[in-house]
Amino acid sequence: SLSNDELYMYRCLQLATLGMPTVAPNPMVGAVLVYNNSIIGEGFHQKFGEAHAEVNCINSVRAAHAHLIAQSILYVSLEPCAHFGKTPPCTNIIIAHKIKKVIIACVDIFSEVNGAGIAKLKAAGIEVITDVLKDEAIDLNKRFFAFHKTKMPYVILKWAQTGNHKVAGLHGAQINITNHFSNVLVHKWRSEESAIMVGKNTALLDNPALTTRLWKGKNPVRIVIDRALALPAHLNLFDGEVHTIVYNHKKNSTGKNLTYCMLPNTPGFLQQVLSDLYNRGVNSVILEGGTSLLNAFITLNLWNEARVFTNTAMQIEGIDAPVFDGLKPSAAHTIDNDLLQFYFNENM
Ligand code: AOF
Ligand code: ZN
Repeated sequence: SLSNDELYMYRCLQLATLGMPTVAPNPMVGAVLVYNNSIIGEGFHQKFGEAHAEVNCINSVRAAHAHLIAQSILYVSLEPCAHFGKTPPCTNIIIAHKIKKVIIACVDIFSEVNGAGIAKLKAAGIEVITDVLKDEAIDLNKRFFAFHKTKMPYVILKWAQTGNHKVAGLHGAQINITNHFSNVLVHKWRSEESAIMVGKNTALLDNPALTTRLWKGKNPVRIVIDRALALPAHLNLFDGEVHTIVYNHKKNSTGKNLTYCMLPNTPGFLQQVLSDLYNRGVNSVILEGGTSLLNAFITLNLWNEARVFTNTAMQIEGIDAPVFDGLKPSAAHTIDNDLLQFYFNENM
Protein backbone atom coordinates (compact mmCIF):
# COMPACT_ATOMS: atom_id res chain seq x y z
CA SER A 1 0.00 0.00 0.00
CA LEU A 2 1.00 3.60 -0.53
CA SER A 3 2.35 5.84 2.18
CA ASN A 4 0.71 9.25 2.61
CA ASP A 5 3.77 10.86 1.07
CA GLU A 6 3.43 8.66 -2.00
CA LEU A 7 -0.27 9.36 -2.25
CA TYR A 8 0.28 13.13 -2.29
CA MET A 9 3.19 12.75 -4.68
CA TYR A 10 0.99 10.75 -7.10
CA ARG A 11 -1.40 13.69 -6.99
CA CYS A 12 1.54 15.96 -7.94
CA LEU A 13 2.39 13.70 -10.88
CA GLN A 14 -1.25 13.63 -11.95
CA LEU A 15 -1.44 17.43 -11.86
CA ALA A 16 1.89 17.69 -13.68
CA THR A 17 0.59 15.75 -16.70
CA LEU A 18 -2.06 18.40 -17.27
CA GLY A 19 0.75 20.61 -18.56
CA MET A 20 1.81 18.05 -21.17
CA PRO A 21 0.65 19.86 -24.33
CA THR A 22 2.02 23.29 -23.45
CA VAL A 23 5.14 23.24 -21.26
CA ALA A 24 7.86 21.73 -23.49
CA PRO A 25 10.80 21.99 -23.40
CA ASN A 26 10.19 22.70 -19.71
CA PRO A 27 9.37 19.77 -17.44
CA MET A 28 5.85 18.88 -16.35
CA VAL A 29 5.63 19.70 -12.63
CA GLY A 30 2.83 19.43 -10.08
CA ALA A 31 2.61 20.57 -6.45
CA VAL A 32 0.21 20.20 -3.54
CA LEU A 33 0.09 21.86 -0.14
CA VAL A 34 -1.08 19.62 2.67
CA TYR A 35 -2.23 20.92 6.05
CA ASN A 36 -2.93 18.33 8.72
CA ASN A 37 -3.59 15.64 6.12
CA SER A 38 -5.86 17.79 3.94
CA ILE A 39 -4.95 19.30 0.61
CA ILE A 40 -5.40 23.08 0.79
CA GLY A 41 -3.69 23.98 -2.48
CA GLU A 42 -2.87 22.44 -5.85
CA GLY A 43 -1.02 23.68 -8.88
CA PHE A 44 0.97 22.71 -11.93
CA HIS A 45 3.23 24.31 -14.49
CA GLN A 46 0.67 25.20 -17.17
CA LYS A 47 2.58 26.90 -19.94
CA PHE A 48 6.17 27.43 -21.05
CA GLY A 49 7.43 30.77 -19.74
CA GLU A 50 4.65 31.12 -17.19
CA ALA A 51 4.31 30.45 -13.45
CA HIS A 52 5.85 27.31 -11.98
CA ALA A 53 3.87 24.62 -10.17
CA GLU A 54 4.77 25.79 -6.66
CA VAL A 55 3.58 29.35 -7.35
CA ASN A 56 0.27 28.18 -8.82
CA CYS A 57 -0.15 25.84 -5.86
CA ILE A 58 0.43 28.54 -3.23
CA ASN A 59 -1.78 30.99 -5.14
CA SER A 60 -4.60 28.45 -5.26
CA VAL A 61 -5.02 28.44 -1.47
CA ARG A 62 -8.24 30.17 -0.44
CA ALA A 63 -7.83 33.42 1.48
CA ALA A 64 -9.51 31.86 4.51
CA HIS A 65 -6.77 29.21 4.58
CA ALA A 66 -3.81 31.49 3.88
CA HIS A 67 -2.74 31.41 7.53
CA LEU A 68 -2.30 27.62 7.27
CA ILE A 69 0.36 27.75 4.53
CA ALA A 70 3.25 28.14 6.97
CA GLN A 71 2.09 25.01 8.84
CA SER A 72 1.66 22.94 5.66
CA ILE A 73 3.88 20.47 3.84
CA LEU A 74 4.65 21.31 0.23
CA TYR A 75 4.87 18.29 -2.08
CA VAL A 76 6.43 18.93 -5.48
CA SER A 77 7.35 16.47 -8.23
CA LEU A 78 10.60 18.28 -9.15
CA GLU A 79 13.19 20.11 -7.07
CA PRO A 80 12.06 23.76 -6.74
CA CYS A 81 14.13 26.09 -8.90
CA ALA A 82 16.75 28.39 -7.42
CA HIS A 83 17.41 30.58 -10.46
CA PHE A 84 15.95 33.75 -11.93
CA GLY A 85 14.61 32.47 -15.25
CA LYS A 86 11.42 33.69 -16.85
CA THR A 87 10.03 33.81 -13.32
CA PRO A 88 11.70 34.36 -9.91
CA PRO A 89 13.04 31.32 -8.02
CA CYS A 90 10.38 29.10 -6.45
CA THR A 91 12.66 28.61 -3.44
CA ASN A 92 12.30 32.34 -2.62
CA ILE A 93 8.51 32.05 -2.61
CA ILE A 94 8.60 28.90 -0.45
CA ILE A 95 10.91 30.60 2.05
CA ALA A 96 8.84 33.82 2.03
CA HIS A 97 5.73 31.80 2.95
CA LYS A 98 7.60 30.25 5.89
CA ILE A 99 6.82 26.70 4.76
CA LYS A 100 8.76 24.36 7.04
CA LYS A 101 8.77 21.07 5.16
CA VAL A 102 9.16 20.30 1.46
CA ILE A 103 8.89 16.82 -0.05
CA ILE A 104 10.39 16.35 -3.51
CA ALA A 105 10.29 13.49 -6.00
CA CYS A 106 13.51 14.13 -7.93
CA VAL A 107 16.36 16.55 -8.49
CA ASP A 108 16.15 19.02 -11.39
CA ILE A 109 19.21 18.30 -13.56
CA PHE A 110 18.96 21.64 -15.40
CA SER A 111 22.40 23.19 -14.82
CA GLU A 112 20.97 26.35 -13.20
CA VAL A 113 19.25 24.25 -10.51
CA ASN A 114 20.82 20.78 -10.07
CA GLY A 115 20.71 20.61 -6.27
CA ALA A 116 20.91 24.37 -5.66
CA GLY A 117 17.18 24.50 -4.91
CA ILE A 118 17.43 21.83 -2.23
CA ALA A 119 20.54 23.49 -0.77
CA LYS A 120 18.78 26.86 -0.60
CA LEU A 121 15.75 25.41 1.18
CA LYS A 122 17.96 23.58 3.69
CA ALA A 123 20.04 26.70 4.30
CA ALA A 124 16.79 28.48 5.21
CA GLY A 125 16.12 25.81 7.86
CA ILE A 126 13.46 23.96 5.86
CA GLU A 127 13.24 20.19 6.26
CA VAL A 128 13.64 18.60 2.82
CA ILE A 129 12.79 15.01 1.94
CA THR A 130 13.72 13.74 -1.52
CA ASP A 131 13.23 10.67 -3.73
CA VAL A 132 9.53 10.08 -3.03
CA LEU A 133 8.31 8.38 -6.26
CA LYS A 134 11.62 9.33 -7.82
CA ASP A 135 11.50 6.75 -10.65
CA GLU A 136 7.95 7.69 -11.60
CA ALA A 137 8.85 11.40 -11.64
CA ILE A 138 11.93 10.84 -13.78
CA ASP A 139 9.90 8.69 -16.17
CA LEU A 140 7.22 11.36 -16.46
CA ASN A 141 9.85 13.87 -17.59
CA LYS A 142 12.05 11.46 -19.55
CA ARG A 143 12.16 13.95 -22.45
CA PHE A 144 13.30 16.83 -20.22
CA PHE A 145 15.98 14.69 -18.54
CA ALA A 146 17.31 13.28 -21.82
CA PHE A 147 17.31 16.78 -23.36
CA HIS A 148 19.55 18.20 -20.61
CA LYS A 149 21.69 15.10 -20.24
CA THR A 150 22.46 14.45 -23.91
CA LYS A 151 21.93 17.99 -25.31
CA MET A 152 19.72 16.32 -27.91
CA PRO A 153 15.99 15.66 -28.06
CA TYR A 154 14.49 12.43 -26.69
CA VAL A 155 14.19 10.20 -29.77
CA ILE A 156 11.28 7.79 -30.20
CA LEU A 157 11.46 5.37 -33.14
CA LYS A 158 8.14 4.19 -34.49
CA TRP A 159 7.33 1.77 -37.25
CA ALA A 160 4.72 -0.77 -38.33
CA GLN A 161 5.68 -4.14 -39.76
CA THR A 162 3.98 -7.21 -41.17
CA GLY A 163 4.25 -10.67 -39.63
CA ASN A 164 7.26 -11.32 -41.87
CA HIS A 165 8.96 -8.02 -40.87
CA LYS A 166 8.22 -5.83 -43.90
CA VAL A 167 7.35 -2.15 -43.61
CA ALA A 168 6.39 -1.51 -47.24
CA GLY A 169 5.74 -3.36 -50.46
CA LEU A 170 8.09 -3.89 -53.37
CA HIS A 171 9.86 -0.65 -54.41
CA GLY A 172 8.57 0.92 -51.19
CA ALA A 173 4.88 0.88 -52.12
CA GLN A 174 2.85 2.13 -49.17
CA ILE A 175 0.72 -0.52 -47.48
CA ASN A 176 -1.75 -0.09 -44.63
CA ILE A 177 -0.40 -2.44 -41.99
CA THR A 178 -2.04 -1.34 -38.74
CA ASN A 179 -5.71 -1.12 -37.78
CA HIS A 180 -7.68 2.06 -37.12
CA PHE A 181 -7.19 1.93 -33.34
CA SER A 182 -3.41 1.78 -33.76
CA ASN A 183 -3.56 4.67 -36.23
CA VAL A 184 -5.49 6.79 -33.73
CA LEU A 185 -2.95 5.94 -31.04
CA VAL A 186 -0.11 7.05 -33.31
CA HIS A 187 -1.80 10.42 -33.80
CA LYS A 188 -2.17 10.76 -30.04
CA TRP A 189 1.56 10.01 -29.74
CA ARG A 190 2.37 12.66 -32.34
CA SER A 191 0.49 15.23 -30.25
CA GLU A 192 2.72 14.37 -27.27
CA GLU A 193 6.04 15.14 -29.00
CA SER A 194 7.65 18.42 -30.01
CA ALA A 195 8.64 17.16 -33.45
CA ILE A 196 8.07 14.38 -35.95
CA MET A 197 10.69 13.29 -38.46
CA VAL A 198 10.81 11.31 -41.70
CA GLY A 199 13.43 10.64 -44.33
CA LYS A 200 13.34 11.69 -47.95
CA ASN A 201 12.04 8.40 -49.36
CA THR A 202 9.12 8.25 -46.95
CA ALA A 203 8.22 11.87 -47.73
CA LEU A 204 8.25 11.07 -51.44
CA LEU A 205 6.62 7.62 -51.49
CA ASP A 206 3.98 8.08 -48.77
CA ASN A 207 3.45 11.85 -49.08
CA PRO A 208 2.56 11.98 -45.35
CA ALA A 209 0.98 15.05 -43.74
CA LEU A 210 2.44 14.06 -40.34
CA THR A 211 -0.41 15.80 -38.52
CA THR A 212 -2.62 14.66 -35.64
CA ARG A 213 -5.89 14.69 -37.58
CA LEU A 214 -7.21 11.52 -35.88
CA TRP A 215 -6.67 13.00 -32.42
CA LYS A 216 -7.52 16.32 -30.78
CA GLY A 217 -4.14 17.76 -29.95
CA LYS A 218 -1.33 19.93 -31.19
CA ASN A 219 0.70 19.16 -34.29
CA PRO A 220 4.40 18.57 -33.75
CA VAL A 221 6.96 20.45 -35.84
CA ARG A 222 7.60 18.43 -39.00
CA ILE A 223 11.17 17.54 -39.90
CA VAL A 224 12.37 15.99 -43.10
CA ILE A 225 15.89 14.93 -44.00
CA ASP A 226 16.36 15.91 -47.64
CA ARG A 227 20.12 16.21 -48.07
CA ALA A 228 20.17 17.18 -51.78
CA LEU A 229 16.82 19.01 -51.78
CA ALA A 230 15.32 16.47 -54.12
CA LEU A 231 11.74 16.63 -52.81
CA PRO A 232 9.08 18.30 -54.97
CA ALA A 233 7.20 21.34 -53.60
CA HIS A 234 3.72 19.81 -54.00
CA LEU A 235 4.18 17.33 -51.12
CA ASN A 236 1.87 17.63 -48.12
CA LEU A 237 4.91 18.39 -45.96
CA PHE A 238 5.31 21.72 -47.75
CA ASP A 239 1.66 22.81 -47.49
CA GLY A 240 2.51 25.43 -44.84
CA GLU A 241 -0.10 24.05 -42.41
CA VAL A 242 2.48 23.18 -39.75
CA HIS A 243 6.00 24.49 -39.15
CA THR A 244 8.41 22.30 -41.11
CA ILE A 245 12.21 22.09 -41.04
CA VAL A 246 14.13 20.66 -43.98
CA TYR A 247 17.66 19.53 -43.08
CA ASN A 248 19.89 19.60 -46.13
CA HIS A 249 23.40 20.26 -47.48
CA LYS A 250 22.44 23.11 -49.84
CA LYS A 251 20.69 26.12 -48.37
CA ASN A 252 19.52 28.06 -45.33
CA SER A 253 16.31 30.03 -45.42
CA THR A 254 13.43 30.93 -43.15
CA GLY A 255 9.93 31.42 -44.47
CA LYS A 256 6.51 31.31 -42.89
CA ASN A 257 6.22 27.79 -41.46
CA LEU A 258 9.09 26.51 -43.63
CA THR A 259 12.73 26.52 -42.54
CA TYR A 260 15.65 25.18 -44.56
CA CYS A 261 18.63 24.33 -42.40
CA MET A 262 21.96 23.51 -44.04
CA LEU A 263 24.42 21.24 -42.25
CA PRO A 264 27.70 19.93 -43.66
CA ASN A 265 27.80 16.56 -45.40
CA THR A 266 29.88 14.75 -42.78
CA PRO A 267 29.52 11.40 -40.98
CA GLY A 268 28.18 13.32 -37.95
CA PHE A 269 25.25 14.75 -39.90
CA LEU A 270 22.43 13.11 -37.91
CA GLN A 271 24.08 14.04 -34.59
CA GLN A 272 24.22 17.61 -35.89
CA VAL A 273 20.55 17.50 -36.80
CA LEU A 274 19.76 16.51 -33.21
CA SER A 275 22.10 19.19 -31.81
CA ASP A 276 20.42 21.78 -33.99
CA LEU A 277 17.01 20.66 -32.70
CA TYR A 278 18.33 20.96 -29.15
CA ASN A 279 19.38 24.54 -29.90
CA ARG A 280 15.88 25.24 -31.18
CA GLY A 281 14.42 23.93 -27.89
CA VAL A 282 12.90 20.80 -29.46
CA ASN A 283 13.01 18.29 -26.61
CA SER A 284 11.51 15.24 -28.33
CA VAL A 285 11.21 13.72 -31.79
CA ILE A 286 9.15 10.80 -33.01
CA LEU A 287 10.85 9.25 -36.02
CA GLU A 288 8.34 7.51 -38.27
CA GLY A 289 10.45 6.23 -41.17
CA GLY A 290 11.66 5.02 -43.43
CA THR A 291 13.75 1.98 -42.77
CA SER A 292 17.09 3.47 -43.80
CA LEU A 293 16.71 6.51 -41.52
CA LEU A 294 15.46 4.34 -38.63
CA ASN A 295 18.39 1.97 -39.12
CA ALA A 296 20.82 4.89 -39.20
CA PHE A 297 19.54 6.12 -35.82
CA ILE A 298 19.78 2.58 -34.43
CA THR A 299 23.33 2.07 -35.75
CA LEU A 300 24.47 5.43 -34.36
CA ASN A 301 22.75 4.66 -31.02
CA LEU A 302 20.79 7.91 -31.32
CA TRP A 303 17.49 6.72 -29.90
CA ASN A 304 15.82 6.41 -26.50
CA GLU A 305 12.69 4.42 -27.12
CA ALA A 306 11.04 2.41 -29.92
CA ARG A 307 7.38 1.57 -30.47
CA VAL A 308 6.83 -1.21 -32.97
CA PHE A 309 3.48 -2.39 -34.33
CA THR A 310 3.22 -5.85 -35.90
CA ASN A 311 0.29 -7.11 -37.92
CA THR A 312 1.15 -10.73 -37.24
CA ALA A 313 -1.36 -12.10 -39.78
CA MET A 314 0.04 -10.11 -42.71
CA GLN A 315 2.74 -11.51 -45.02
CA ILE A 316 4.01 -9.51 -48.00
CA GLU A 317 7.03 -9.13 -50.22
CA GLY A 318 8.79 -5.83 -49.81
CA ILE A 319 11.13 -3.64 -47.76
CA ASP A 320 12.60 -5.10 -44.57
CA ALA A 321 11.79 -3.52 -41.21
CA PRO A 322 14.56 -2.10 -39.03
CA VAL A 323 16.13 -4.56 -36.60
CA PHE A 324 17.48 -4.43 -33.09
CA ASP A 325 20.46 -6.65 -32.45
CA GLY A 326 19.33 -9.05 -29.73
CA LEU A 327 17.35 -6.39 -27.86
CA LYS A 328 14.18 -7.67 -26.22
CA PRO A 329 10.98 -5.61 -25.94
CA SER A 330 10.26 -4.52 -22.38
CA ALA A 331 6.50 -4.43 -22.82
CA ALA A 332 3.93 -5.81 -25.23
CA HIS A 333 0.28 -4.98 -25.78
CA THR A 334 -2.37 -5.98 -28.26
CA ILE A 335 -4.51 -3.41 -30.01
CA ASP A 336 -7.28 -5.49 -31.55
CA ASN A 337 -5.28 -7.69 -33.95
CA ASP A 338 -2.07 -5.58 -33.84
CA LEU A 339 0.83 -6.38 -31.55
CA LEU A 340 2.53 -3.31 -30.04
CA GLN A 341 5.97 -3.68 -28.49
CA PHE A 342 8.05 -1.09 -26.62
CA TYR A 343 11.83 -1.07 -26.54
CA PHE A 344 13.98 1.14 -24.35
CA ASN A 345 17.62 1.98 -25.01
CA GLU A 346 19.43 1.50 -21.72
CA ASN A 347 22.67 2.91 -23.15
CA MET A 348 21.47 6.48 -23.63
C1 AOF B 1 10.12 24.52 -10.70
N1 AOF B 1 8.79 24.36 -10.86
O1 AOF B 1 6.98 24.07 -12.12
C2 AOF B 1 9.05 24.07 -13.19
C3 AOF B 1 10.46 24.18 -13.01
O2 AOF B 1 12.39 29.53 -17.88
P1 AOF B 1 11.84 29.30 -16.52
O3 AOF B 1 12.11 30.42 -15.59
O4 AOF B 1 10.38 28.91 -16.54
O5 AOF B 1 12.64 28.08 -15.89
C4 AOF B 1 12.58 26.85 -16.53
C5 AOF B 1 13.38 25.87 -15.74
O6 AOF B 1 12.86 25.78 -14.42
C6 AOF B 1 13.30 24.46 -16.32
O7 AOF B 1 14.36 24.19 -17.20
C7 AOF B 1 13.41 23.61 -15.06
O8 AOF B 1 14.77 23.49 -14.67
C8 AOF B 1 12.68 24.43 -14.04
N2 AOF B 1 11.27 24.11 -14.08
N3 AOF B 1 10.94 24.38 -11.76
O9 AOF B 1 10.58 24.79 -9.61
C9 AOF B 1 8.22 24.16 -12.04
N4 AOF B 1 8.50 23.91 -14.42
ZN1 ZN C 1 10.43 27.24 -10.11
